[in-house]
Amino acid sequence: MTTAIRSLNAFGILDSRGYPTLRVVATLDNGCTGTASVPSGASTGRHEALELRDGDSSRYGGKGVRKAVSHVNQIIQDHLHGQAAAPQDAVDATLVALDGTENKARLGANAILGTSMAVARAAAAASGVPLYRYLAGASVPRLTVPMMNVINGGRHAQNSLDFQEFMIVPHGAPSFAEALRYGAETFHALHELLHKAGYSTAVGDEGGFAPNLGTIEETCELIVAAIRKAGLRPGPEVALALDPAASSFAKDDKYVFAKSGNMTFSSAELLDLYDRLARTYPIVSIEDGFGEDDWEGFRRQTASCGDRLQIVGDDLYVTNPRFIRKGIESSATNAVLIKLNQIGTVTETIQAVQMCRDAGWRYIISHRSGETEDTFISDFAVAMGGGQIKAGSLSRSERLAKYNRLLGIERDLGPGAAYASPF
Ligand code: 2PG
Ligand code: MG
Repeated sequence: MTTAIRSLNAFGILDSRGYPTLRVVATLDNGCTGTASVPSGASTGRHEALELRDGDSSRYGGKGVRKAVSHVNQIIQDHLHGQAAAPQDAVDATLVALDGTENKARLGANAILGTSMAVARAAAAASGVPLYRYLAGASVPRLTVPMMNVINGGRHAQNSLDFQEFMIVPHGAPSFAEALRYGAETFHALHELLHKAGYSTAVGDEGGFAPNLGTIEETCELIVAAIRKAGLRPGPEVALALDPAASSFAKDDKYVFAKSGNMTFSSAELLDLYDRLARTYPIVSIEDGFGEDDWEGFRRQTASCGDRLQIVGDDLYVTNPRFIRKGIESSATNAVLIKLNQIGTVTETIQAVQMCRDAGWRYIISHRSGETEDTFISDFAVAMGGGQIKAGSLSRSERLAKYNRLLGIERDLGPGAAYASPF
């Protein structure tokens, strides 16, 4: 029995926001199967690979995925039928060629990625190893420090916060399991502090609280207080990370905090704000501090703070080797956020990671704000060896599924499992 692909079966499921997405089941001739579900972003970069939606307003407000589903079940299945499930790069090359567009607009990046991930899972099953081992190949798997988004704002919550993500980073823990405990205990302490102060403890899209807090400073103060209340040390044990997702409040060449009260900043003023925040609070990482077209803003920040801060590009690079190369050549940042569905195949995502490694840059494997119970990114993050994952808060099971999978991987790796701070 060979590992030739016998069938691909896609169907529509719902993501964590209740919108349709794809689940793909790949079955090989030898009977092994692999199943994968595709995530979906809300604050998407303009140059991301195309997520194909039906546009039929009578179903799910136009967000149906019947076309993408039928592309897997017909066109893609026809072409991949009989092809070996490994190596992955050959499978993905077939998918890319079959689509034939720059941004996967013909078949849809959701159809292509669902297939790519499902085939990888089936191939891992056929070789009898866990997904992270299969994806790691010859390289050494490494556990990841989590970035946990405990306060949600921006496009992920209907509150007063313009910044999208306030994260805690339990990088000083001795193991992943302990890091998860640090994170959960801080999250619970934060719940108590918010409740006592009369703020809402309802959560946003990524499971972090979404209160109507007054300022960015107040938000950071509360998180630091929560870390202390949990009996942990802000900084060496649990640090902070921000994802302002500044494209979402960029207006022409200015930045407008419309949710908190219409304050306007120039790119240089915004840089000053980040600098002040990073000097006041134990912040180790700032992602998308500037809009996706403000390369100069990123460059200035990296030049002035890159030696002490991780400066991460997300919307700026959309996991696309073309933009990452430009970033490396111009020293725009010193790290990249990596999302499989921004580029659309497992192989191209690995290429993006490889580019970061070659440049000596850090990289963080990330979820999307619209997620499913799929835990592919946990295995992927461990396999890629970058030591960082961003997978949301300590509530909502589509987020916890990723962390729980990492617990399983840590057990599987045994005493050899390395948990080390990248900071
Ligand atoms: C981000 C992501 C994930 P979205 O900006 O980093 O947190 O959000 O999936 O909405 O793009
Ligand atoms: Mg981001």
